[in-house]
Amino acid sequence: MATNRTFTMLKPDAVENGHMGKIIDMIIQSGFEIKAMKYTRLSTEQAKKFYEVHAERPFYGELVEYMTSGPIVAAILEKENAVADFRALIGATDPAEAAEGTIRKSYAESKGRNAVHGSDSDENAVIEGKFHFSANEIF
Ligand code: IDP
Ligand code: MG
Repeated sequence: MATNRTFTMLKPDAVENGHMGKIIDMIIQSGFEIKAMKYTRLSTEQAKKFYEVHAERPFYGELVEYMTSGPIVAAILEKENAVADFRALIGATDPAEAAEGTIRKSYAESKGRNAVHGSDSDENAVIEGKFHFSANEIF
């Protein structure tokens, strides 16, 4: 996978609150091309694995429970400088600290239920993309 790609999930609160279409439109309007996309629900095992780096954090249990509470949209996105540009588009982890016009400012409920995931490095974008998609699902 090229390094001009990132990985995202529209989290259960975004789907539940009916923000799926608006968020996907914001992503496309911001210049990201969809290279893979699926509507799915994480198993507890998958969510634990995906957020393994946070296993020692106090919110890990809450995070796994939340991420498995309903369907999500997983996607691989392409754009020049994809990882950094997508982090800028989604805004700070806590919507109270997110800039105006960002996805989290517009749609997130709280620091935990924050609407959207974005990879934090090119390396993790590749790992996370492969976690959710097989080669024949990536275009
Ligand atoms: P990020 O999603 O902005 O990269 P991380 O620090 O990597 O933020 O945390 C991963 C996810 O864990 C967050 O998106 C959020 O859903 C959840 N999370 C982070 N901090 C807290 C917290 O203090 N309480 C509850 N959930 C949290
Ligand atoms: Mg992170």
